[in-house]
Amino acid sequence: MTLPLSLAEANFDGIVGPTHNYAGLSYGNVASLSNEGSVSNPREAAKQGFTKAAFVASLGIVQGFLPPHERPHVPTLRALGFSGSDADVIAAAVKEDPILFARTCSASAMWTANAATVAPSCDALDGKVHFTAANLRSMMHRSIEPPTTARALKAIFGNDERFVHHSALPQADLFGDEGAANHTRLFGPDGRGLHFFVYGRSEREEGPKRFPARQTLAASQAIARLHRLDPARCVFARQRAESIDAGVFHNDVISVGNGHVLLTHEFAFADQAGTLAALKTALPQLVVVTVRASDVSVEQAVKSYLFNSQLVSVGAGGAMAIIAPTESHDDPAVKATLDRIVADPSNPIQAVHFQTLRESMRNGGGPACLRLRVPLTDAERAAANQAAFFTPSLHATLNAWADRHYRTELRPADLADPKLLDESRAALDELTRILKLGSIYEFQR
Ligand code: SUG
Repeated sequence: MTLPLSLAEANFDGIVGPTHNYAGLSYGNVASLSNEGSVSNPREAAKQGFTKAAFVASLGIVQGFLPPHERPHVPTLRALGFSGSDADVIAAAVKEDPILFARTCSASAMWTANAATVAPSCDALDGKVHFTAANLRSMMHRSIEPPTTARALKAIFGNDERFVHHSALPQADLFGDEGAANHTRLFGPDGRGLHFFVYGRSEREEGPKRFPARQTLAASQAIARLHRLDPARCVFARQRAESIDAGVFHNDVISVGNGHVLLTHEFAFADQAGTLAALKTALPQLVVVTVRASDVSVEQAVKSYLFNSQLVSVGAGGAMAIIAPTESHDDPAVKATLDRIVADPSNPIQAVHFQTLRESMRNGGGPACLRLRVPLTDAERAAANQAAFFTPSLHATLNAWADRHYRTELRPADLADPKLLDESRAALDELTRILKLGSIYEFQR
């Protein structure tokens, strides 16, 4: 099954920032909590991401990059009352509120599945590509991402005639929005998208008891309206609350879709049968590959990130491949399940490829978290900023850039080092020239 006309999905991977660290900031994200205090390797993290992007590109998939954000984020600390030179601001924040300070240091913008939600031009009533930067309001360390994300997206998709950028939804509890991690665009032979929005809570339904439900129904509905989608081509479904409480903090930790295929766990949705029936009514060709809890428990799915794989179309014949983290290879039950899926002729998934993303995985970010899917026609791709797209030469440039600017060891305590801010800014300043982004950071403005 191919996309309509010349539509091809580009994957924009977030480049891991120089402050990548394990401060344990994400309540409800099991990996982030359990690795708190570990030593990270930002350079290795960035390079693991580049290797994954290069692998995806080698499958013939269009690949691009989104830049890291300025961290520590001094403007946030100033807005919260810390003053003086940048070094004074950092020293005072570390002393007064070390957790708040750590929240301004996370490299979490690397997980670009949470950067925005995107609708392709063929699905939007006005025929334009729509982007809404996610407000990420449920975690303070992520809630500071939207302004920089919006500037980066505009620096890449700057042509007003083709691309529409909406402001992040209001920072109100009702509109918690975590971007494309809870949105899947499916499509059948006619290429028309079926937009599958999954939310964790709504005003009228009971949510999880232990961990936060980050995406709200009201946010997903607002995105569908903003993106001018046909309401008949949208399905909204609630995540299973018990699974959120077991660490499924986004739907992309328990489901992944591509074209007419949905790979999901039997405990993904509150109303599993009703949700799948609604999808099948809207898209009769839908092939659902369900993994049973007796084969892979929700806890194993969270640990192995089996569902945080990228499910991609390879070649023109309709074959698909899974790009999974090596953690899925290491769990025998998960590996056996993947082998069974690949061997099963009733679905088009024909291969599984394992990628090492250990640095990101230890903060709860697998292959799918690291990429934002942007379906583009050839003309739209040509209208975007070409310097942000993967080439083997850009890969070499980025590896050399990371070698020049990134540390190979970082402990949470090292975040207080004012030299780290200077190193980060030097790296980002150079990166904006490599990717031809202009001045997207406050320190450049
Ligand atoms: O929001 N981890 C991220 C991981 C996001 C994964 N994204 C998707 N599933 N799409 C999060 O919980 C931990 C970062 C830290 O502690 O610095 C963190 O933010």
